[in-house]
Amino acid sequence: MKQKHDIVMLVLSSPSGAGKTTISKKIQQKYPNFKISVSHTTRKPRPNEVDGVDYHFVDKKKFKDLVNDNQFYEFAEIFGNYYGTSKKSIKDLQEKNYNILFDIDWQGTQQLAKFKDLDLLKVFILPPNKNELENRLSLRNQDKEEVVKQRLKHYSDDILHWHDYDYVVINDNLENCFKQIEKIIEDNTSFSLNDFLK
Ligand SMILES: Nc1nc2c(ncn2[C@@H]2O[C@H](COP(=O)(O)OP(=O)(O)OP(=O)(O)O)[C@@H](O)[C@H]2O)c(=O)[nH]1
Ligand SMILES: [Mg+2]
Repeated sequence: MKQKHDIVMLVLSSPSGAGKTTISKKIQQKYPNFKISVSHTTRKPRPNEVDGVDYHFVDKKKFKDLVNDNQFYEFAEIFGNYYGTSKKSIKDLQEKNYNILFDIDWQGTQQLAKFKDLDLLKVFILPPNKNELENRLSLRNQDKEEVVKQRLKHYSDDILHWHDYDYVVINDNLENCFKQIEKIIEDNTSFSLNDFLK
């Protein structure tokens, strides 16, 4: 058994549409000692997204400059856009002793894991099956049909990476999935989540 974390860096990854963004937001809402790492992306903001909250939205030139300046722990190209975790945003959260939530893909997780000073707890979330995923992606109704198709195509490749993670959780029901993740945090940290309830 690994030593328990005093401060946890919880990585949530999943095939597109399995629910990791919803879950990480829910953790942050319920437990004020958890903060989501806000990534940089070249993707265009969706109507409901706020710059600096959901992502730092930047253009390709700015992103490249940050890469060349070695400002990222990790970055990846996903569905034609770049996404990355900046060292500065993590440092700011670490200085305030926050537990950090990462909503990043498997490529980013592999890169983060190479930094031995980052003490990660890695959880892979799976949808109950591919049909259900398709439903969720279409229902979300924020992406064009071809984008949904492209995301589904990646599903089989994405799920191959489950073994890079400490835990795999199936999101058949949001409440159950959330409870399982709370349990994973409880089991692997020296603190109790209840002490931090909002
Ligand atoms: N490597 C890496 N991946 C990231 C980062 N930020 C976000 N991602 C991943 O990029 C993918 C696409 O994210 P979005 O464009 O926000 O789309 P989404 O609808 O949230 O996608 P899903 O959460 O996968 O359903 C998701 O798998 C995110 O987890 C990052 O900084 N680094
Ligand atoms: Mg998401």
